[in-house]
Amino acid sequence: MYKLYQSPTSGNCYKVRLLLHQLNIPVELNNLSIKSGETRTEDFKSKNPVGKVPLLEIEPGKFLSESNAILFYLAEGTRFFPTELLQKAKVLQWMFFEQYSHEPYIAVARSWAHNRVPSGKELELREKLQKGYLALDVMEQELRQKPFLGGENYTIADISLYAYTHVAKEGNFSLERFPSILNWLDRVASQSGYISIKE
Ligand SMILES: N[C@@H](CCC(=O)N[C@@H](CS)C(=O)NCC(=O)O)C(=O)O
Repeated sequence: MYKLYQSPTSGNCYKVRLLLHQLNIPVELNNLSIKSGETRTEDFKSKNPVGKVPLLEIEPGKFLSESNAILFYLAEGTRFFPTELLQKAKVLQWMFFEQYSHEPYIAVARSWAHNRVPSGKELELREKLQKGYLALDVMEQELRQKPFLGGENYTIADISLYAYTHVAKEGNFSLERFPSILNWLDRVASQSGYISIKE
């Protein structure tokens, strides 16, 4: 059985739990406390030198890190990842967008709101809010035209971007002016096998 090293409140970890659940694949969860430094121990870094979760143990001693790489690994050959080359690349396009233009702003603003803004980073928080809203603008434009980010079908691009968008208000983002995103959030939550971030 797969083992997932994870933190229950992390959106990056939730992506993996959500897809596994939708694929009906059982998983053993191994919860680590980020606050207590459990992701930075020598033992954990021997499994993932980056010292971050999620980390999937595929079989004893065989590890895969990076949430979106894990999504790709699990989704290939399933209905959550297309077969046609350009469609595949479009899904990856949104997943790279998530890591470079969305998660660093929306996830970090949420994390700072849950914990505290590190001293000296108050201006950086303002920048995170601005850039987070830019990412939401881009998603809104796309979702005005398409039901899902990968196109006509629900894919791992949606899982990747849903994870932190649906909890963006915890990072003090307002989604009121993004009606297409709000409809898309409902569409994702109505997919079969959906579980919430709290499950
Ligand atoms: N790009 C990575 C980011 C992973 C990440 O930032 N994980 C956070 C939790 S969401 C973490 O483990 N932080 C622990 C630390 O930095 O010590 C991914 O998508 O998996």
